[in-house]
Amino acid sequence: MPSDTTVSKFMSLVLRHEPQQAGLQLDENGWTDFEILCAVLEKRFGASRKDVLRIVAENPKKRFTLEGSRIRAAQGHSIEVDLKLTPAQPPETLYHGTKTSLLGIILTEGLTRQSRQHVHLSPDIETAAIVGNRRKGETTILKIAAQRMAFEGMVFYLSENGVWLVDHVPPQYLSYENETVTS
Ligand code: HQG
Repeated sequence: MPSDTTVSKFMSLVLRHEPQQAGLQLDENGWTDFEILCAVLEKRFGASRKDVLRIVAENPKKRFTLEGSRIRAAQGHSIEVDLKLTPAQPPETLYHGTKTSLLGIILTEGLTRQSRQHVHLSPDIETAAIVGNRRKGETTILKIAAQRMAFEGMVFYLSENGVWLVDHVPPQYLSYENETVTS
């Protein structure tokens, strides 16, 4: 069987972006049948149900939510799903790791969703650095005045795996220190 990471990446792909790649259907809330997913993973990777349960349980970011007989990705979708998350009160500051080369546009139009359903924000600098460093080039960690945004009416959600989600971060809530992290 390929590595857990390979299987997990395929699970993220089909549960967030392209369910048709596995012949799966997601319901409007992003759920799909766990046994059907297992059958797909068995056929494609030789992964047993037990393997899939381990991959779900040990996923470092807890990317998958298994509830009864159904499973979904906790966040990160590009396809339209309503995760039915409840609005949550964010901490004073949240963080976003991005490429320094994008700062010009981000400081002009703010953080926008790109291909995903929400802008993703991290609760701490370390997590934001990991997110930023997934891509080549210098990383800058942006600080987001999240509590001020919430006071001014913007709605935040906390995903099942601890990622803060918001529709847009206008530039006036962004700041950064010149300290950068290079990958
Ligand atoms: C940037 C991982 C141009 C943004 C992580 C980012 C996260 C803009 C990229 C999750 C922009 C979008 C998401 C603007 C933002 N103009 N670029 N106005 N506003 N950007 O992958 O936050 O491992 O969609 O800074 O942990 O990097 O998949 O978002 O660089 O939670 O579970 O556009 O992916 O989770 O990239 O990462 P993404 P992200 P998983």
